[in-house]
Amino acid sequence: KKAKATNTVALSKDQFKDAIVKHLRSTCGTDEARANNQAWWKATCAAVNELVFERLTETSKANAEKDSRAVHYLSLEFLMGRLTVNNMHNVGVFGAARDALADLGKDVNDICDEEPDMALGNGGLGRLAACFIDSLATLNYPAVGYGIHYEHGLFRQEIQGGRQIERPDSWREYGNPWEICRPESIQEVPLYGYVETVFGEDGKMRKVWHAGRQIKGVPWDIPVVGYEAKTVNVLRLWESKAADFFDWDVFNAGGYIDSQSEKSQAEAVSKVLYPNDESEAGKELRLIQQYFFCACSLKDIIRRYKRNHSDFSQFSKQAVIQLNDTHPTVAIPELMRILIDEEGLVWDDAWAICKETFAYTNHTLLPEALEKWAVYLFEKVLPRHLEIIYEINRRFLEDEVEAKWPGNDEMKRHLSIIEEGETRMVRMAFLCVVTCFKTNGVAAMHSELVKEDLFPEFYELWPERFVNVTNGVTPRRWLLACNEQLANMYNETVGTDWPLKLDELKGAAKFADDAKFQKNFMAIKREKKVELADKIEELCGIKVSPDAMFNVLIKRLHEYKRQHLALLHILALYRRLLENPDYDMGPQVFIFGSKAAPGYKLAKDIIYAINKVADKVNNDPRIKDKLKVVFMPNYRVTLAEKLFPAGDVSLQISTAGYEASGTGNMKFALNGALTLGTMDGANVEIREEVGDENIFIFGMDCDEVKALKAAGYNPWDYYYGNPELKAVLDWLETDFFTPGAPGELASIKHSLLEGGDPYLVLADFESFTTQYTAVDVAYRDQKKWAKMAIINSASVGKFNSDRSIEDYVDRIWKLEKVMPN
Ligand code: 26W
Repeated sequence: KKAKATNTVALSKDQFKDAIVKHLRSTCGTDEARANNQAWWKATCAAVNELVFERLTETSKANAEKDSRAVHYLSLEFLMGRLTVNNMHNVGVFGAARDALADLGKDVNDICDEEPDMALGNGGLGRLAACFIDSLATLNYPAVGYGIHYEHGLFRQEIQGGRQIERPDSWREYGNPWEICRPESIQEVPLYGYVETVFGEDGKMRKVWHAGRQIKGVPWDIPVVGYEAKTVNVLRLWESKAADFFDWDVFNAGGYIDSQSEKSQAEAVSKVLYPNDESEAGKELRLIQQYFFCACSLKDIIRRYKRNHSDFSQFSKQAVIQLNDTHPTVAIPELMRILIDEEGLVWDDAWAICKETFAYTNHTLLPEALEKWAVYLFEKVLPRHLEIIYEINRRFLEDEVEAKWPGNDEMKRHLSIIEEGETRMVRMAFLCVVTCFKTNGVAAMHSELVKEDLFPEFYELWPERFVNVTNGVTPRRWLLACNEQLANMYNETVGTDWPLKLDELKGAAKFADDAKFQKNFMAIKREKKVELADKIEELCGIKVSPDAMFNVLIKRLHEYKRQHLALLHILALYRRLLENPDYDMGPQVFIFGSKAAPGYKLAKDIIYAINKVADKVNNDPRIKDKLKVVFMPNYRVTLAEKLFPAGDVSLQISTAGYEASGTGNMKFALNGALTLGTMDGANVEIREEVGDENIFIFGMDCDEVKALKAAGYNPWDYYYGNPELKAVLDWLETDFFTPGAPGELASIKHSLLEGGDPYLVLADFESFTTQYTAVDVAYRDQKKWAKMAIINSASVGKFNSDRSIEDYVDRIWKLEKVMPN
């Protein structure tokens, strides 16, 4: 039984079959006899698109007619993954498509496997943006996602000899059936040059930016299909091209080569996604990327606004712009520039509009992730914007800071948008907080830290601007589409409304003690583990038993996420098993999936260490398959869809106070995994929902972390204080895991000792291993475990991204739903 699409004429199997066959011929230029899977996939998408495009047109018509207020979600990243299965579910034709393909002799999974991931994001922030636009469409809110149409998304990861190798990702090399090019909405973007001050005949001073270059932005629209497909919004991604007029003169004058270099420089802007997660390199091209897509998007928003309005008095009533972290902050001075220099508004009016239009979401507290741009770079690329930032800063310091802290120059220096020093820097987060009418964190605990630790003085100035919106994930992708078996079980238990009202899963909690329900629930978990075990064997050549406990740690590699803490624990288990072959533990599999930023040396060393330890452990007959370690290469959305449903234990082990929220933690709990985690990010709220007895918490909390750091943390105390910890750290320096090459894994030990262990791995080690014993014991009581797993899955309705979106609407965006036709 599948939830029915109410508002679309969902196609029958036979209609869908006819549509596929028709598109094989008319869209793909082939036929049933000759088509390969790629053609079958494209024909299937074309058949789905007949429904999608109609709803897309209906939605934009309804929004135009009603002149409705809309949110514009500006993000440098949208980690969409694959769209086919999701779109089929959302327009309500998944069953018809599956059966139609089966009739035609094709398996829906094989066909959908043809689709490359749309990996236009790094990790949490990008995937959150994808879940949010899904929820916005599902809830029928007018919304546009704006981003960059990268030619290459996040690199493909290969593992060679245990090490990460980056390969280019080419997601649209052979065409993408979901995107529509819109040349009618191309925008021009100026760059570089200088600013001239001119005086008009009225004696008024004006600024004119004479750009040194111009590039154009070509929009590509991806339809965003809401569940049950009433609303289909768009994700508009900008591709950079050389401006038309640009190279012709050079070209005609015989400068063909020069004109080609102009062209390739222009195209470089949207060529590739920066693969850095949580660290900022200050590269000129990255600043240009940011400005390029903000400028295109603002022009697009203003063009649409001007269809119905002749002045800007209603602008902030019609448009709200959400900045996904500070990456699109340059949109603020860009809107000021347009309003003042191009539309002729005075400063105060322009500023009032900006302050009512922008809102900012902070996703991280890590100092190295807080964006700062060198003033000289700004001056070179965006000279007029730097002037505007100076003026925003001058007024902020002279009016607001002076009023609150009169005569306090130290405070002015401290809060200035411009950081003084050898290289003067623009602090983008400060520019956001000074401008935006709301600033939000992404989990309750994180939002408190944003107020107390990150922006305490700003919070003192404007307490009403700071709000929390806890993250969420879309249950359509992260349960309905990726775990059909569990979805069906819930359909039978609580009805079919849960993909829209995730709280309804709560109805299954009363069966948590029911033996039959437990049996079915655990049978589904086992089925998903078997599927994953097959995948592991296929990709890694490692055999794992689906009866072992699956411990899964999947997220970007970073010291604060502490993958190496899990590795130390694995080493400890291995050592215990070697010392005592009868050591009492159930069979365990540790599964990792993670990409490291290409320039992050220690992160890459940790990947290497995991693989080397895996080689040794997996091939050691002495431990009788009690322990297996797997590193799955090229972790991405599509692999995540296989991993979340198969996890027994969800590892969420960041140092308390560092993981803003986490969203993988929510996907695991929803699919019935138990969390082993610290009191960090959204783990805190997951614990509130599932109850203390259904989660395994370990380690220091945020206050203890701060206290230990303040008191002077010395990792050597823990090294000498715990013989097992000392032994496993010393082990890394031998050639036991890297025969003939001692020291290859030593950088990890060094970072934890000489390096000062900035994320307190050693301090939390003992608590972690101790709590893991409790997890192992609990797992071996399968009845008790089943009960806890069911309660987890049934209790996390709060983490539906629809709820997050309603919170944004309520606290920040103030939108009305618009129902097409
Ligand atoms: C400029 C370099 C850079 C790139 C990306 C700095 C920072 C980022 C992101 C803010 C990193 C990120 O993805 N943060 C994650 O955001 C998720 C969604 O809110 C949270 O769930 C994660 O805890 C947070 O790490």
